[in-house]
Amino acid sequence: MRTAPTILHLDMDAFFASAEQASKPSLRGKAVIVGGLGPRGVVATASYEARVFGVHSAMPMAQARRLAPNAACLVPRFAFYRSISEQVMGLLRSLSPLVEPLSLDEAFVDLEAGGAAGDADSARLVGEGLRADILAVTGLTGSVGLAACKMLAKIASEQAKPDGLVLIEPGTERSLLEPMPVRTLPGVGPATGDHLRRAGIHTVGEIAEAGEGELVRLLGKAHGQALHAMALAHDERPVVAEREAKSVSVEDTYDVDIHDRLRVGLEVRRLADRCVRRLRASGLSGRTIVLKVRRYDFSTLTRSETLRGPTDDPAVVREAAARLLESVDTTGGVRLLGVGVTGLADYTQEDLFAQAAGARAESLAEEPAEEPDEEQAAPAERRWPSGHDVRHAEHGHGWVQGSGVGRVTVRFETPLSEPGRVRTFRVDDPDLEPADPLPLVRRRQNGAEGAEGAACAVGGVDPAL
Ligand code: DCP
Ligand code: MG
Repeated sequence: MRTAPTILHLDMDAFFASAEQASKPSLRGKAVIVGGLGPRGVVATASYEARVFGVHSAMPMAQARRLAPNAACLVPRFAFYRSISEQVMGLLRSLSPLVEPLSLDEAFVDLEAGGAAGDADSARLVGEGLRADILAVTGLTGSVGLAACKMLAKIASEQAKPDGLVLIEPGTERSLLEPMPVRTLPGVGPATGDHLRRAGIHTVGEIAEAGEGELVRLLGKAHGQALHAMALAHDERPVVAEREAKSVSVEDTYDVDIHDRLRVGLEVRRLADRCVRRLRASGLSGRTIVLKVRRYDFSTLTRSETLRGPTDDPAVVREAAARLLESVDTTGGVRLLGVGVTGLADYTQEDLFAQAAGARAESLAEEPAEEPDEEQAAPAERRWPSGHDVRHAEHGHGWVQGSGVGRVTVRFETPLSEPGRVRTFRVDDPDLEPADPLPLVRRRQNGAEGAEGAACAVGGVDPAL
């Protein structure tokens, strides 16, 4: 392992929600939830002000609304988040040729490879400079972790949140990791975590103490050895530039075999949605849908279906996975289910489709209403999704605050204006039309974005809320 903390991990703070707050002055310092607003929608993310109430990613939207009844609930705008992500990734690439994006808002950077930093002091300076540049260019805050390996850089950025920087001095890694819960280590999900807990292993220090032999006995050779090495802070994984993801997949192992066919169907549906969220978070779409089923006797089957073109539409992936399930015999019980998408394409290809299909393609976490009647009852919500930009011939630029029963409520404000006024229109008002998002920071006269615009940025958590 290298001796200087020159691996940088960046993770933007409450990314989708911060982008919405930067775009909508009236929401700064307020609880904001971004996600699917349909009856079965889930939370993509929440502003730190909303997290105080216990709202978090992947929570059902209905539950989030109960916890934070005054929060603004907005439908995600992926094209907008992606354009901010491109600015951020551009700044990272100016530091080093070795940039490994993990999702729209997260990446590793090898500062040594870029010659940007060689020791702790220079790494810290680069990290702080990067945070300032990100704020100036995008108007948003990101947190930075610096360490001698990837695992610790990621742990450091988590500790730095929100709006901070943490550098782990080489030599202090083991003592830092020791008291942390096993779930801190990459590759330890709920199933592995439970397994370790049943063996009396709760902390990273206890993994190290248990020894490699015991870990291999508990988790198998590959997983056991890898985890034991991580617990000793041995992580030699290099930062890989432009890594081509070959597939995106999610799976769940069940403590008790599932026998009920209906329940198997529901689990597959849930996994399909999770898979699509991950796909979208990586800015990708894919052509081949894969279903994995491990049966009670450990026999494992995979079935796949290739579509005509790449998709990231939850309904399409869900339906393909359900069709694949029809051909699998699950009598006897199921131990593990997985849904994956391969044949990946750049997400941007989908933009044309997203624009054509309007709100439908944008509603990531939103599952369509079960009842066709309900679908028909909500045309206003689909035509004017909450949070999306609009333009009114007389009142100018604004965003949809809500819609229903033939009316749409718009708040007229822009990223650089004061908080604006609200007006209500008929949904078919000819003066009202959908609009593109406006830039979040003011551009300098020479065309470059500058620190001046940062004054319009979203700050950190408002202690008053
Ligand atoms: N995301 C999502 N569904 C999830 C998790 C995340 O759609 N289950 C999206 C919304 C997030 C973005 O990906 O804004 C980045 O995910 P992060 O896990 O980095 O979460 P945030 O950036 O929102 O918050 P944090 O400050 O904790 O990083
Ligand atoms: Mg983030």
